[in-house]
Amino acid sequence: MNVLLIYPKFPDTFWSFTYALKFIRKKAAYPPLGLLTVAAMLPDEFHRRLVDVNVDGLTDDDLKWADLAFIGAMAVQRDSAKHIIARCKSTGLKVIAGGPLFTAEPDAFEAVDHLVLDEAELTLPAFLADLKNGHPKKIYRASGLCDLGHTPPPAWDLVEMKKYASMSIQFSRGCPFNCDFCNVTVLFGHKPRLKSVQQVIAELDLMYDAGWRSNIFFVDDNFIGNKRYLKTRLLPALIEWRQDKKGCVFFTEASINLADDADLMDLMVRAGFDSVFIGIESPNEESLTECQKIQNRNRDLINDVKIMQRAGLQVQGGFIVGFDSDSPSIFQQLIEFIQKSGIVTAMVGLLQAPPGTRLFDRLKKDNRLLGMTISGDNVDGTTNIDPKMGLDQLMTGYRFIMGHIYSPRHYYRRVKVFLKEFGNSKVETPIDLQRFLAFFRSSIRLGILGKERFHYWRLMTWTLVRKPRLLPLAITLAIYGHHFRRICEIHIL
Ligand code: B12
Ligand code: SF4
Repeated sequence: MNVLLIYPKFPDTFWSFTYALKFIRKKAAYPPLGLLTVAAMLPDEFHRRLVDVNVDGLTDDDLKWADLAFIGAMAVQRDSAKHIIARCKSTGLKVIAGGPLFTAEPDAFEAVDHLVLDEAELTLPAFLADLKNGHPKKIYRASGLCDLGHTPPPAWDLVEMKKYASMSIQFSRGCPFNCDFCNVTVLFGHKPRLKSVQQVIAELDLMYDAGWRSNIFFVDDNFIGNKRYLKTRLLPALIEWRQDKKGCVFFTEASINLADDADLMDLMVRAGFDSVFIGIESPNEESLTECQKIQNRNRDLINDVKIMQRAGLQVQGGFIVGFDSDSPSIFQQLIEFIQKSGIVTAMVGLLQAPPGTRLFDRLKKDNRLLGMTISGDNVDGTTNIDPKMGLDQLMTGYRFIMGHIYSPRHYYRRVKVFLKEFGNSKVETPIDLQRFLAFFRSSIRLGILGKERFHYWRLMTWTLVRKPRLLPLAITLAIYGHHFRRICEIHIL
């Protein structure tokens, strides 16, 4: 049986890093971890090939080779997924689909032959058994959540690592918090489920042995969901793992209470983490109460960010505008917060209500939903909510924020605020040829041709004089800024 695993195209979005990847000659930011995990669960007698449409074209020969097509995607890949499904069907190929997009919107994919939904650990075995017996069903669903202790390492042998900017690993699923706009807890539960230390180390070894030395993203919903296990088991093991290793800088997602735990931050930095994405959402206390982001309330959030930065963790922040409690002053308030905090990568989105969340149910009851689904890209200036302040005012304010924080003057100023604060990270990515060349490419594209040229050279000079070790980081952030600005120009401004 020949199985073709297909990962649909990501449009150009805030997180696609399309305009930054060009500088390091990479095709995509991250590999399709879900599909690779599914590939590892297939029986040995299946011949497997992966086509990630973000890095390779899907050819007619690929489709001819296959007996079955396995497609996995998230909502933002909806259009490409539909196109690929139609192409597979036109050649008579049977399509099996799973992952977040299909699990959230099964009714939208009539053309798919078999929807193997929820966690594949639970639903794939039943599908494979029925396939073997010749009677596979249309849809497979799970009623519970799986034990990650049995999840196999992703099939890394199917991926050409050098085409990606970063590799991924998952240690846990689930989050102990309960923010009302978020479907993580609906999908993955409140109690974080963990892989064992041995599983994580085995996965890291696979990547390292395949020659990977660059960044590795721990794609956990909230990496610090189980602090005790982290402190006593995983982080000490990661510290030991990297003793004889080069590179492999880690980054992840966590909640703001990380700032309360100096030991945890210290262990994370020693284990090789240098950045963390935090859902800050809003400087407005009432909005935090409204969405039940209790862990962010009654805190000095800017100070929390600074604490993490000083500890050696770059903080990337997620922000939302459009809560009922937001008045028009929120736009200026958010700009000031972002600029002062030195959060360079600030993902600001309009409040959206993903199906399955408490927010969705509440707004549906109040008849305030403009659509039953979301675009899947929360930085494209769209929403499925009728906001209290009115859509026009919200959009004007949103454009004002994005235009401001990503204008060269304010963006570069923020990078400097951050670099001043940033403690030295313990691990550095070896400078390979592409990263070395990225400096020359950026100095031409941004330093000579770009409208940011003055700010670019001012930042580089300042970094060289004051924090020379951080020069590669300053260049990376300048390149990110170029990407974010392009995305804003295309989608928002
Ligand atoms: C890593 C990640 C990203 C990466 C994507 C990297 C990549 N190329 O895939 C980045 C940072 C780019 C990203 C961005 C966004 N993300 Co995201 N992301 C995640 C995260 C944290 C982990 C995904 C992952 O790798 N999981 C590990 C693998 C092993 O699990 P998995 O992919 O779910 O696969 C399992 C099953 O789904 C299933 N499966 C998967 N594929 C297939 C295929 C077949 C055939 C079968 C049978 C089964 C199957 O089996 C697998 C094993 O259990 C998830 C949350 C989560 N815990 O999954 C959110 C998640 C996927 N993201 C989500 C969202 C909304 C976003 C954003 C809009 C921003 C945001 N708010 O987070 C943006 C949009 C993207 C964009 N470009 O604009 C949602 C998706 C909702 C949806 N309906 O699609 C999720 C589920 C989080 C959530 N809030 O609920 N994200
Ligand atoms: S802390 Fe993050 S992952 Fe957890 S419920 Fe809130 S938004 Fe979702």
